[in-house]
Amino acid sequence: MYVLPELPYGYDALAPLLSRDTLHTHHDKHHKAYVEKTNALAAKAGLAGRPLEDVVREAHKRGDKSLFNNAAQAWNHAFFWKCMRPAGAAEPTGELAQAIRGFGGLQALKDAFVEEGVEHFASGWVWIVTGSEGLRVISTHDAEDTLVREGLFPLLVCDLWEHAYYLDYKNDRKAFLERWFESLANWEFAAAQLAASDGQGDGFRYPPPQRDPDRDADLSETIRPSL
Ligand code: MN3
Repeated sequence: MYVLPELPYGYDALAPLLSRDTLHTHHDKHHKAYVEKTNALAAKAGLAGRPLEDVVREAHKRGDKSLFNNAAQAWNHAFFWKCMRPAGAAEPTGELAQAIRGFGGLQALKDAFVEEGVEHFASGWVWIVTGSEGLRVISTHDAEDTLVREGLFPLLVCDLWEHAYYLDYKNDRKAFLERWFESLANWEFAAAQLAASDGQGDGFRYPPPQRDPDRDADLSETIRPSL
């Protein structure tokens, strides 16, 4: 079974940019529900026990929309939590800073990121990715993610669903995205992802599935040979 990963920081750590209320609701209700539904649907689809990345890709291949939506949302949120850090001064350095210069600089990247997120209609995600053309900003609809986009490796993502910002920013998605980019974006995490895209390190993976005591007990009953 897939676990709900804990936040990598306290519920108050991102306030006032993202409030305790937002993090509690977003993590403990929304993310948790996606993980629970994934557990039920992956078992039905015969995919329980596989890494979540495989489940997302396989559900997409099979056209299993509810499994894809829930598994991808479980993955996207775990990735998203890593993409933020307690607010404070931090700037991209090293190879990441170089890649950003290739994009046109940090301000150009911010402008592209905010514009892509603001222009994105309804729910989805805005990503900074790397690929054969260097850094790019893209958005995806609903649960869709880079696991099912050939040749793109995610560095950072921000949640564009209203539940991500409505309590703190109401309908002002632009202000949310600007504050997010300026003060919450975790450039160290993005740098580690960029290195992983180049074969240095593993990059982000969802925590491996755990044994489910209930289901595993049932399983050992059914497969125990009768003497
Ligand atoms: Mn969300």
